[in-house]
Amino acid sequence: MTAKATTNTLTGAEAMVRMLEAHGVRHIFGLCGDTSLPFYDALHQLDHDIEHILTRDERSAAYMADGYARVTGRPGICEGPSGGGATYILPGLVEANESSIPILAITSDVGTRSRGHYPLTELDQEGLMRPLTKYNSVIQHADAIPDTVRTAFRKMTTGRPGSAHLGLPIDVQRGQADPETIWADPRHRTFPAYPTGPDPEAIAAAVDALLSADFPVVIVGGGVILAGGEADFLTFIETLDIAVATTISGQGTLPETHPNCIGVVGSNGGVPETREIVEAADLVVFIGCRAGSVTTELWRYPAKGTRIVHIDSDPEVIGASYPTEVGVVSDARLALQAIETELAGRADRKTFGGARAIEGPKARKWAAFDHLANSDATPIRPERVIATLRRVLDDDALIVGDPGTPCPYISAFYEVRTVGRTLWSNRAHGALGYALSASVGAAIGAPGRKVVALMGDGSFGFTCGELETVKRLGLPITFVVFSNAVYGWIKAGQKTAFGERYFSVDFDRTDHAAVAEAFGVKAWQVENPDDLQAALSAAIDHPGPSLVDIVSQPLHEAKAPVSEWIA
Ligand SMILES: Cc1ncc(C[n+]2csc(CCOP(=O)(O)OP(=O)(O)O)c2C)c(N)n1
Ligand SMILES: [Mg+2]
Repeated sequence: MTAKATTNTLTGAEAMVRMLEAHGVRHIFGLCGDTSLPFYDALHQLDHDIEHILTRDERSAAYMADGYARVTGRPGICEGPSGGGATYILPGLVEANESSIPILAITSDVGTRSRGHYPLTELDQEGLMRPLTKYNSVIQHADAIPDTVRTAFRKMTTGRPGSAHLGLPIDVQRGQADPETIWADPRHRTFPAYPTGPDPEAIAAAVDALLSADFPVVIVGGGVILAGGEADFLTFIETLDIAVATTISGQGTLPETHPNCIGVVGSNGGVPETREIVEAADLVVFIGCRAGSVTTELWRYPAKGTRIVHIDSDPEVIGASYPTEVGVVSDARLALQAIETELAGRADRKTFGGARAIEGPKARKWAAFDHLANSDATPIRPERVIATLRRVLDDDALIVGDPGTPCPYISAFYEVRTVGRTLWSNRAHGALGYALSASVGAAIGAPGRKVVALMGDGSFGFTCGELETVKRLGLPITFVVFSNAVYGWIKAGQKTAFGERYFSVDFDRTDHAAVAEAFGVKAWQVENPDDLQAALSAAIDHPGPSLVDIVSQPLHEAKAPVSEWIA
């Protein structure tokens, strides 16, 4: 960065840089283009602490911003140029928006006066992004930049967090903005900002319902971790000795080693033993959870008719799928604190024997897994890979999994032993090719932590170009590829629901280790289960990026923890 002398005027591009700086932005993930040149020049010339991470695809830039936001608790920022850059950045914006993760995409745009004259890359960016983001604006004048950026950060970080998109036409970048208008509310540097608490009457009603139940079960989604409410959650659970199941995004709310935690439920990562607990409940408390198709196995568990208490910061999700006895609209942490206070004053407070009730099912779940995890069969069983990874990784490693083999297996069987978000998957759309990029964002957001990305070979094909970025940055990420030469998840759907009529799902095996080596990434290929632990350990201990290509059992032949292949 070369320092530019301070003047009493700012270009629009400079105002954008100053506004990001005012919001505490330290990293931007993105890729250059002609209409972005004034913005790049401002990033280059001004004196600031923002580092630009050059990516090889805007899709990756948005997923990196998502992974970064999840580990830092701060909005993730990505950028790309007009036209193709804007359309390629879109998948990450949707994924983050529906996962309540604040990311901001800035895409440059053609000049406002060239619109309608067929300039290259012209696109109705505002129309395109409107249904996909929480806030979206193509800025028309340089002097509107500060207000618009403040609005984007307010929208992203308050209420249910979400994504924002700002279009920045090239002439707006070149226009004039007033330096006096550059300021930010520091509370929007993190999320959730300005969390709002519950209606006391709703809390009293929720506690009444809970204390009238015989065997209540809590299903917790990502909302408690998002709200930083893990400690209050633990108090709530232990006060009542209540059984807890989590969604995939809820993993880490409570360690899975806690006696009250049965683990993940639902069609992806749930197993019959975890479902048993939900079936036994006469009342289910959903907390920070949408009660969507995967968690509820297509709204079958809990069964319709089960009494429901639902706590969420988004009023839209309450009652969306289940008749709900009590709804509480609140930040999860504040709701749990209010419940704690309410319970403290209740003479009818009781305990529900949750820990004892889950002991048997939990032991049976792990016994079935251990059997497969010790298998010497080839191709290597996914269970063996997960068990080996669990053995060689520290508890605070960050793990990102793609759809296909990784997501159900890590959800069901990678035992999370700590509190907080150490393991996640892209559960809104489940687009292939998320994990590699999200792991880059995580590695940059949490330097010094070990990061591991697990992907199918289908996902690898979507995203391997980004290995150059990883190598250039020297990030100590370990990539694990489940190599089965098939879009296995879809083949499993053909097997179970279409009479094994396999159609257009098989592809040739790629030598992923050779591809990685070509990018300068240290790689291992493993076919023999006896070599697995040594290869994974060596890869994890390697100081730079590493990849382990594992020839693994095709998903449609595996005993996968999946009850519904068609969501
Ligand atoms: C972008 C995108 N396209 C298509 C799908 C549909 N889909 C879900 S899982 C899957 C197969 C995954 O294959 P692979 O990554 O090889 O993992 P495997 O199931 O073989 O372990 C596909 C095509 C998707 N999730 N995302
Ligand atoms: Mg595959």
